[in-house]
Amino acid sequence: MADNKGSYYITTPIYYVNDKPHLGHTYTTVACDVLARFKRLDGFDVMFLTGTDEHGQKVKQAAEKKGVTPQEHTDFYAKNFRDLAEVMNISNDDFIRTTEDRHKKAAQALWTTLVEKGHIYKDSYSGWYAVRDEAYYNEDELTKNDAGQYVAPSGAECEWMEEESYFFKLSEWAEPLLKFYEDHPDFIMPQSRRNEVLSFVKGGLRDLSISRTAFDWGVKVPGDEKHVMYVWIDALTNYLTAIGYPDTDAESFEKFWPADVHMVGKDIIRFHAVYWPAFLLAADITPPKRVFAHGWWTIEGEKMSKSVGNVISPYDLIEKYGVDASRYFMLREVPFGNDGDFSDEQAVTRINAELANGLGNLAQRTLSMIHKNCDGKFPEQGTLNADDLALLKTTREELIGHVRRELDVQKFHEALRYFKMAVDAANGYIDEQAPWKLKKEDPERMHSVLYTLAESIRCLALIIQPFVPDASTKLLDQLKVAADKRDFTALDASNAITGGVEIDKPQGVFPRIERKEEEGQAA
Ligand code: ME8
Repeated sequence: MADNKGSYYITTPIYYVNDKPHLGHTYTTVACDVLARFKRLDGFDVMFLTGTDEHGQKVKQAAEKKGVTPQEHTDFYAKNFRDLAEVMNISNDDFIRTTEDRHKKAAQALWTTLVEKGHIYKDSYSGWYAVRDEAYYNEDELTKNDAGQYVAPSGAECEWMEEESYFFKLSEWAEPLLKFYEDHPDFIMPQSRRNEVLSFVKGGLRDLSISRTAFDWGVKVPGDEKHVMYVWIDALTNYLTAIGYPDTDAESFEKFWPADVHMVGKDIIRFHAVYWPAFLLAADITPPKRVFAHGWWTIEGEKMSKSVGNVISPYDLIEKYGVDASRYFMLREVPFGNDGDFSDEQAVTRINAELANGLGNLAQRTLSMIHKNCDGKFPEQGTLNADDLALLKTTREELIGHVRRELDVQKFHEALRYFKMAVDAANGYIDEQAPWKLKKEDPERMHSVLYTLAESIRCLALIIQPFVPDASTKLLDQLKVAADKRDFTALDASNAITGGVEIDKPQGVFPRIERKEEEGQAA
């Protein structure tokens, strides 16, 4: 097995339980899963956390609308997110729900620490609140809709609120935060988001109302139970809860905090890159190493919304393309960090070109030739020439370095571009070497070519595991790679395929997706 290179803690946002999971949630979770799987194979001790955000006025209202208790409502929706994680082959180590006792205890402990350190005071609050965003807005950020109601920049309707509230002294944190961002240039990524946050903080920060009395579906404020905590201070604490907080001496806390990456969508960057580090610095807890805010999916040019009726369910994607191809497409299609537009047309083109025709065809052609022309056994390597060695250098030595470097800065699309170039190199090699012609002319040379290809496919299959875990497992099984030789140390030449080992009749691992029109024509 790989040597231990240290720890790696990655988190998804915890999702609201007011709706079923869709393409957007799936995207964030799959991106984190790829990083978690990659780091495990690369020898890190990984903690990968996802879960659900179950408190707040929005959830309370959604439950009332359905005529069920908030707990019944949250149990139902949390299960949806948990089931999806399983179906999407997500390798999370924990699934946190903010209604769990361990979490209430952690949120209350953080609150108490902030009170003890003098960062929280009680006053009365009046201002604009958007329940949909669970966020407060300044009047100058609002516009009026056709019905004359104030709406937030997100489009959510705002209501005027007046109530007694606890406040966090956020106004004192603008300078320390700016210093923190300067000292940690990679804390907010990508760069465009960092600029956005910097200019927001430079504009000055107001104290933040962090408790509510208008409803009771939340974590009770210690010592003043008519207040519940503002859902964001409750929710953000989940990242600490799961590794043992408030026990900061716990082995898991010492090992995994500060988190390596909080992965979020751009909609919630302010909560993660401004409020969260301010709460943590105030509590004398080191902030996470990075908040990465990815972009937004639209559907054929439109915002995904229930009223438009264009919400993409991950189950539809799975039915059309399968789990692995859906995972691959999401991360390959759009430069991570940018917004992206989803269309079936693009998905089918990409999947067919790069999985079915690319890696799939390479493996199928190679293994079929070995099965047919080498007595169903891996050939011996024989004498390798410069072309063979060049391909092996690409697939066995260089590719992993490129993928590792790109994934360390969350450039999934770049990592996959390097992967595609390596597959293209192997497909180019097969065409140039034309092993099918060598059978009669020079069987020894044919063996070396097929050996080089099989060994390259072994390396490609090892490296692509985090993206397409099922297909790569099937491929590695067909290549007779032992279960304990599948981490990245196995890329070493000493683990190369062994001549003489028998293989089974090859099975394709990436089916071609039929286009809708093609289906129509065939019918
Ligand atoms: O904000 N494109 O939860 P949430 C890309 N509970 N990603 C999308 C997306 C889209 N169209 N729609 C949603 C919350 N997402 C809080 C988080 S964390 C302490 C609390 C993804 O259910 C994206 O990751 O509204 C976004 O940040 C998240 O879902 C919002 O999920």
